[in-house]
Amino acid sequence: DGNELPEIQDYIEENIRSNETSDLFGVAEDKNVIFIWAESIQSFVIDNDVYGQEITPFLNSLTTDEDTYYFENFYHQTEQGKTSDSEFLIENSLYPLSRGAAFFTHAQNEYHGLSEMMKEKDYYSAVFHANNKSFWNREQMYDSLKVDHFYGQDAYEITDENSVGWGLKDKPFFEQSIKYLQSLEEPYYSKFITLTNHFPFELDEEDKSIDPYDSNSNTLNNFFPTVRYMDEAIELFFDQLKDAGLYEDSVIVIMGDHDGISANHNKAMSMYLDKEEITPFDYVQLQRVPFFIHIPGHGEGEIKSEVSGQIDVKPTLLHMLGIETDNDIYFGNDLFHNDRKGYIALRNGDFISDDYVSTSGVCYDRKTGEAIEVVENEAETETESQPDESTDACASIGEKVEKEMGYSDDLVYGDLFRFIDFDQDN
Ligand code: GP9
Ligand code: MN
Repeated sequence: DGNELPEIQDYIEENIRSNETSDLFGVAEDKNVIFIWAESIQSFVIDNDVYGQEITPFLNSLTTDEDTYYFENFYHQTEQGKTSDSEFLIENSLYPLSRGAAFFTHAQNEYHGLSEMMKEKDYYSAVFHANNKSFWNREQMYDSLKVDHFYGQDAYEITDENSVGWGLKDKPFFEQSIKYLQSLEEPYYSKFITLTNHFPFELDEEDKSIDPYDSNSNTLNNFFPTVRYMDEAIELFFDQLKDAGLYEDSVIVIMGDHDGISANHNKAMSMYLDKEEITPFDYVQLQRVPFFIHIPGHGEGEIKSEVSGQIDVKPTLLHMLGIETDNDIYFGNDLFHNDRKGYIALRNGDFISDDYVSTSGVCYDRKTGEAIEVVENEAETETESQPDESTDACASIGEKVEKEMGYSDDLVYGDLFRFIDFDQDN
């Protein structure tokens, strides 16, 4: 019956919502949004190389581009639902579920997602993804998320020549999408979900611009050439958008959906990163994925180092479009606000704050990677046993994380959005 709602709403007012107006409020008003879901890319490839071969020349150039904000400490927060969890996070600013995928288990819920909220400014929404429409139950979930049109596999011309691995290669995917994009009512919110840089990272010889890595993990080895292919595909897409006259009036967002290299490949990864081993601290840091906001003509882009994550995207984008979020429910912050929560929670309860990285209940200093000792004070009997200040600070973030995810789960499991009338003023 929605009994938990007042408590959840209070929590959001007190801990999450900011009264500040973002500096970028309305910066993208009436512009089209072109959001590129970059499959399985992780931030460690940015400005990095394999045997001297640059992995992502185009994305690297964007990091210092004057029209681009690049978030170098942006984390994916997905779980078993992988790409679908990243979509769930972006659309709703809710946490994915700890098991299974909300796209399957809670596709019948009511939501109040990005596509729906953008309707306030007459945005049309479309998703482009050259895969079967039922994969991740997208077709059903997109109805609940009020997506206007889904261009799936059947919208594309797919042949043996233009596909590899999971299906249509990214270059022809973008190329074939342009005509549909040109036909959309403006302004629109469009999502392009790529496919080529997907495990097990297959690629035709003719598409390999760089050599693979050489280690005991073929997964990691082959990851680099497919990441490079995706980088080239995105660059071509920018050119195609320019040629089609679709570039100037758009905001282009690029985001890694989740990790591509799992902990099974830690040994090869440590070799690649030139580390003795991948520690639990390192592993959390490897969950960073690239996030770019590109605003043609903006001129004020910069590299942003704040801790940020997928939970933050919804309020950020809405504010950029000039849409208020005063009575919305969300668990992230506008990335252009200064008073932010200051931490990002991963679905397994790990978190990253300005000062700490916590994993499996152990807190590390984010700057040094050193574990923070729990001071026991057994010897010094004259002073009272006092918990270390930083242990305390870290633990109190952990409590918030747990509470917040509990509320998010309440909303999803209880389908609580059906009890809220978002149209009424407050
Ligand atoms: C499938 C594609 C990949 O349609 O989005 O899904 P993933 O396996 O990465 O979740
Ligand atoms: Mn994916």
